[in-house]
Amino acid sequence: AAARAQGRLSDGALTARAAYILRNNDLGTMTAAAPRLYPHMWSWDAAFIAIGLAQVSVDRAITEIEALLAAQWRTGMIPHIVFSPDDPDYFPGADRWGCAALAEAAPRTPATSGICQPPVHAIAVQRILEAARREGPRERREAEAFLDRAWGPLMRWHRWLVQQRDPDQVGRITVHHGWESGMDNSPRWDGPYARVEVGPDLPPYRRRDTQVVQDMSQRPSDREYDRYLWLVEQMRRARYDDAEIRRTVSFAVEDVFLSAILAVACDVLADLGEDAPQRAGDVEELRRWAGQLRAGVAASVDADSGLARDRDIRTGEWLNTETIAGFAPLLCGGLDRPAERRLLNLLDSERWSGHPSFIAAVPPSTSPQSADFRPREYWRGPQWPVMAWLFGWAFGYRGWPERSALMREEGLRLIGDGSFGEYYNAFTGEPLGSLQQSWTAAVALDWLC
Ligand code: 9WN
Repeated sequence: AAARAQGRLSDGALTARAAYILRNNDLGTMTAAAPRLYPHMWSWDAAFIAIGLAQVSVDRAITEIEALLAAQWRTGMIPHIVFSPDDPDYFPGADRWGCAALAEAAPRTPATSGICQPPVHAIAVQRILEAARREGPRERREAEAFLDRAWGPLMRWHRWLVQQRDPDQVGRITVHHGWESGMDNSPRWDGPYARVEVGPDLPPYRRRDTQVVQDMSQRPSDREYDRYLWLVEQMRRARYDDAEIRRTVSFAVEDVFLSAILAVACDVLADLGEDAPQRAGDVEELRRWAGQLRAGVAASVDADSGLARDRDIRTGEWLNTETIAGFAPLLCGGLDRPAERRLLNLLDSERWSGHPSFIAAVPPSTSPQSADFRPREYWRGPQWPVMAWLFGWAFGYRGWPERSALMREEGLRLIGDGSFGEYYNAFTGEPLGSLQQSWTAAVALDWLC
């Protein structure tokens, strides 16, 4: 705490620095997720980045989303990375994925990865529209024209998730790689990854992430990385065909957090479509998907802990871990009042955001009371400002303005030193992973402007 006391910037200085970082990471029509560690466009990062950009320039925010949508696959999938040609040394890069050569549905250009990430994009489009309406008539017209262009691609994206990743309509979306969840090495995936047997013919590789973040204790281990790369290899062998991936890839887990995001994103998109009679059919479909997913998320809740759970579909087992994903129902609703109150109380408790030694009362990625907790390691404990933003936004959307304001206040406390870390040690406030991380700067702008 002492280390933090000296470093708290004023709101004005924080805003200026956040805007500077987004400009510095701007590659032209896309923003690098981070200057050195992630020199390309990441799917869910791009959405959060656009939310921040909308506070500075509505036009630039629109460009960001359109650059992402330009990389959409013919199946409807929005890929998790859109590669910038400027950094061919990134690993795993476009060659390792090999999508343009192997997958019929992938665009030839730009080069992309072959998996997806959580569908937060409709939320970004909604925020862009809100910012544009505040800005003036020109921006408003531009944002509405943008919504017209983005509508079809967003519908196809949501439809792909529902049809290809929940073909049996259980109301939970399956991921085939921890990277698809956006929470790569969360304890959520330890069980399923332990069952992934790396083949003897995994092509050799050299990590680059640990050359950038040299403290290995902040990044996933080599053992974990082998499995990440093995799954990529399995997908290549399936030529990125959706049905073949479902059949052959060793990792197949219903991701309750991604499912909740899709549920609320379907509602947000439906809200945006309400005014246009020609979209009535789509809106109805979106509401149906949202309802189905909300029910699927609610059905995953563990009676003992009150937390929502992922499920390994290769073994059929529910995965009991104490991670931030357990709070998924708070994002999308669907619980009865007592269950929801219990989950909110748990979030506020010492097991979670209310831990008395935390610098900021925002949810950590893993409970500090869990045996899986590691204070400095990536998704195994640290606090991620972007997650605080997501919960804060959801609380506002769900009609809880005080909770939303509190998340903003505490989120700003977390990032007050102005280094815009990727994640933070909850006990010391030390920024970890990459510094000048774009989505951290972006959520700061949204909070501050
Ligand atoms: C793999 C870019 C991305 C985020 C993810 C985060 C991390 C990549 C990595 O960085 O993942 O996709 O190499 O670790 O886990 O959520 O989108 O910021």
